Amino acid sequence: MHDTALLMIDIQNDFCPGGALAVAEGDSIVPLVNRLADSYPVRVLTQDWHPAGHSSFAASHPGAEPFSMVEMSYGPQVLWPVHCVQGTEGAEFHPDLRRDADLVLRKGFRPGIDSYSAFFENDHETPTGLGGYLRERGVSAVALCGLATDFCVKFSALDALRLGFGVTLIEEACRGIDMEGSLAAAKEEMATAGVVFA
Ligand code: VGL
Ligand code: ZN
Repeated sequence: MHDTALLMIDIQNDFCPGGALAVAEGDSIVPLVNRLADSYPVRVLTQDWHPAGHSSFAASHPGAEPFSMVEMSYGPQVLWPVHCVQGTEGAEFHPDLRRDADLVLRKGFRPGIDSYSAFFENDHETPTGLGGYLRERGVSAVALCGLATDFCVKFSALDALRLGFGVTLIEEACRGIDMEGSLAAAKEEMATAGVVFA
């Protein structure tokens, strides 16, 4: 694991029970994630970080319900409850999560485009810079944990493969939203693409 980075995806208050876009048992992964961090030489926290009025919020689309779909210029987009607004408590990391990561990578900060993946925004071409950061640090593989398995974790895993990194999903340190069977579909998609499940 000497050249593997641990990517800890979006372990933030709004994705934990009581949050605006709560993932069932989202908080339960924190002790395991904290222990895992000891085993990796490169550790990255990602933080979903939206400006107020972000285009991925249902509230920004008059008449739209949360969890409905819209067509954006870059493709289909789920409309979410308002979540992870910059500077709010909901956007903060879970209070028990270790903060000693090497890098905190924020994403989703452009008003007109969402970013599930830690590597590319939802147009699948605007880079976040994480790929270059990991390469320059000599990383050749990533291990993923965090929230949510079927959205940000999945897209990060698929993009990491596309960039040529080896990818392991630490399944017990992830939890999903599971919108209409999206959790099982995400696992299948990741397995087919070549993600290793640990
Ligand atoms: C996420 C939906 C919207 C995630 C972020 O972290 O999986 N999901 N924003
Ligand atoms: Zn978001």
